[in-house]
Amino acid sequence: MSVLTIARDGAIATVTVDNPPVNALSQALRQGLWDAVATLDADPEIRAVVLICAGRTFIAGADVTEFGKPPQEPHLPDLVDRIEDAQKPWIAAIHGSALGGGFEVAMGCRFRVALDSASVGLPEVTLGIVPGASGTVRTPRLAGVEAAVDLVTSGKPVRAAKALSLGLIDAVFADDLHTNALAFAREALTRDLPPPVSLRPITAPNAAFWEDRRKTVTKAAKGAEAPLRALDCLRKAAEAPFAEAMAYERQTFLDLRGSDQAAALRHVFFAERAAPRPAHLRDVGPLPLRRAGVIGGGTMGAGIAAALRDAGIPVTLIERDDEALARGTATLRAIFDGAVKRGKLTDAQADGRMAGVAATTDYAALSDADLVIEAVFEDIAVKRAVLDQLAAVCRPDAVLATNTSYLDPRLIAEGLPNPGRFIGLHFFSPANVMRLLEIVPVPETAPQTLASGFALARMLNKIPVQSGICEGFIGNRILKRYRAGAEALLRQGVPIADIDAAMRGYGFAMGPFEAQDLGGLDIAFLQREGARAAGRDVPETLGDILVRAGRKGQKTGGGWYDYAPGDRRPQPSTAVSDLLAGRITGAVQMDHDAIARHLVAEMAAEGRAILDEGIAARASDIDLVEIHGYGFPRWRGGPMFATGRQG
Ligand code: T1G
Ligand code: NAD
Repeated sequence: MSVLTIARDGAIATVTVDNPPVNALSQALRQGLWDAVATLDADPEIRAVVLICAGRTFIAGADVTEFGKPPQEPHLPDLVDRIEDAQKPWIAAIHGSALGGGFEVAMGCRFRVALDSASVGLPEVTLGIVPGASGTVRTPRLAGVEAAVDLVTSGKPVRAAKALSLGLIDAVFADDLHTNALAFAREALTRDLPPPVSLRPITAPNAAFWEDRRKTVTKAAKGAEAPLRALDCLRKAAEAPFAEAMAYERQTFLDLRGSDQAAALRHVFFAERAAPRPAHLRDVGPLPLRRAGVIGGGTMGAGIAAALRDAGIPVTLIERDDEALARGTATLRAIFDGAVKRGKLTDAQADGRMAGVAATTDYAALSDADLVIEAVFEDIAVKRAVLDQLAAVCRPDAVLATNTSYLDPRLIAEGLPNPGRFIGLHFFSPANVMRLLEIVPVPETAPQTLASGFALARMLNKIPVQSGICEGFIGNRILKRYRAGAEALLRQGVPIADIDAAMRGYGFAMGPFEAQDLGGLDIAFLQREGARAAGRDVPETLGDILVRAGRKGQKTGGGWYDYAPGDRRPQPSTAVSDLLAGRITGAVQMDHDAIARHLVAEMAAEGRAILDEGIAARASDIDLVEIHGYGFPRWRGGPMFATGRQG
């Protein structure tokens, strides 16, 4: 099947790319475009060319599936130069996303026009590489160096209006992209053409600019290499001739293409596209999810309600009494007000979010809900009572979900009429921010209910991972193993501060002890005490000793570390050394790399057990849980990838 066609309309030709699913620049497409330049240059009737794409989007970039293979001609930078050097000006007409090589092809064109719904970007650093076809050299010639640094080192796309204001594109249309692009081309021919992008001037910032940007990019990169290498390419583009900068960019791209970080990030790229499409749901349609209910307006309930509202889903928020309802509503308002402060929402949008929330203590308000998620106390009796009330008032086909962290969803659903509509939906705090959603069916869960869980994840822009039933599902089970591993090193004499520093050095935002102090040691302590009260043999942990001594973390002024009033910086604690004195029996010395490798191996070992028990469907799902639920550094690929335990 041809990946592009050429049509003629008077003096304007249209090259239409059609290479589903996202018009990626496969070798065949590069060759097709290469040949199209020659064909149209040789056509005396043609004076300009519109490049447009069929399907959902403009060219989404190089074909990521080709990355593991040797580069094939025509190489993309040569193709971009060929389009730029064409005798007739090319106009890129963009819808959907013009990303990576797709936007580089567009920058080889003399003009770029787009639908206002379109976006453009250079996400290469998110794949562990840098743009490899002039992205770091042409972008600053269109938008200036400062904007180019933001675009390239963040990898974040910008919408058409922003791209227009930056000079990345030349016109924005509300609709009728092709018609408007043809008209734009005809009008452009009546004027002097601007110079090709590679010949446009570039203003080199001073050394202080680069020093400042290196600091900010290093901080944002958190150990990822590509953003800093992209910054080097941009400086070269600002200070060296075009050809020299191009050669530098190409060499950097080829260096990084084969790097461990690029391999890890490609692994995550494909893992994120595998998880939401389980094979067993391929032919199962979800239920419509138009109206939702959330029971409990506490930490999680308010976050879940916010996530639903961010997706435009009306929410009925239920609490046990008016006072708790007022607290829950206030928490929800505070979430949206925070988004306004950060510039993520306007005041009107925040008001709109709240307008879509019906807050009440009357369960009857849920009579028309398609989905209800309970996020009440982690207590089986409370949850069962809530489920009984829901069964009495909700439609029999309404999906009923629990957000429990540690309770067995089968026990929560015991006795529930129509149990096929019940499912576990384990959100992570803050529920409107963390992208991970563990989807936990019980044996009775109907396929359509399961498909609805995955559909909800898509609507909320979350990464769904299906989990079997075990204590802590996938994420909290591995967290428990990770913490136990850290405590075991502590018992052997490895200092707390060394263990945290090692995991920060590995790429985590914070180490296991700092994280417990932030979240509170009492959450896991109460879970262990609950298990003990239920007759389970749960050995004492060092954390138990601290909680019993009133050291619950930052919220009590001390946990694994001491904290000065109003100061969240952890300080080594002599009180903790005294409390644990009898338990630290070794004097083991471990360097940070050895500590990190050991603890990641512990996570992967638990992951292997989770796979062997069928709790997780694939190793890459476990990697996604750790990356999107617990801050495992994305550029390491997750514990399974990082330790080579795939398959
Ligand atoms: N190459 C190959 N396949 C791709 C692809 C790509 N670039 N992008 C997406 N796919 C597949 C994806 O695997 C899935 O396949 C299907 O398309 C739908 O994807 C030289 C070197 C474009 C915003 O990083 O951001 O150019 O699972 O579910 O939600 O400088 O895809 O159906 O079989 O994500 O509508 C730079 C990555 C490459 C863009 C669409 N480009 N893609 O989102 O669909 S590096 C990117 C996306 C580069 C140059 C360098 C998104 C999308 P399947 P999807 P979507
Ligand atoms: P929370 O104590 O902050 O909130 C629970 C809310 O439920 C309270 O506001 C309470 O008033 C309300 N509630 C209790 N009984 C009710 C009833 N009968 N009807 C209506 N409302 C009722 O607790 P949380 O941290 O939000 O946790 C809630 C659930 O989410 C628990 O099952 C917990 O395991 C789970 N969870 C918590 C986290 C987390 O990090 N906190 C993460 C994932 C899942």
